[in-house]
Amino acid sequence: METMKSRFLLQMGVSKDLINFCYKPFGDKKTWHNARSSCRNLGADLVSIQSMKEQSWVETTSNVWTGLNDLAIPGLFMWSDEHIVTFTYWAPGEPNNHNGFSEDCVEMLHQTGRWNDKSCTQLNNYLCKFIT
Ligand SMILES: [Ca+2]
Ligand SMILES: [Ca+2]
Repeated sequence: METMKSRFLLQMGVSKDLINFCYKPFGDKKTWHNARSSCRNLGADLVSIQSMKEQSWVETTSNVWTGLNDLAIPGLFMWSDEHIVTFTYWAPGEPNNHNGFSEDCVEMLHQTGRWNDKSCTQLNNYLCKFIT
């Protein structure tokens, strides 16, 4: 948690382009829906990522839920904050809808920052994106 907190403070200070957003990781593991509720209760949403530059800001020290999901229409990924999908950063072979049709929520992998679709009921840390 301490590492994550430090990174959050660092991220807030430097970027010019992203001045309107800040990102806060949470270390309490939740399902994707509960993670989204937690962010929304704070006036934020699960993170959305619009560009490689933004991606480079939000790499984390643990796997985290992002807002990306294909819950509404299988295979059509959308951000929970209603940003349109302009950029993707999938891990090799992803999204693979592993085990058939059950992976509808997207996590960011901490080793590479790459994305993986995963079952929404799995527990994960999560990253909220605040508009400041
Ligand atoms: Ca899916
Ligand atoms: Ca997957």
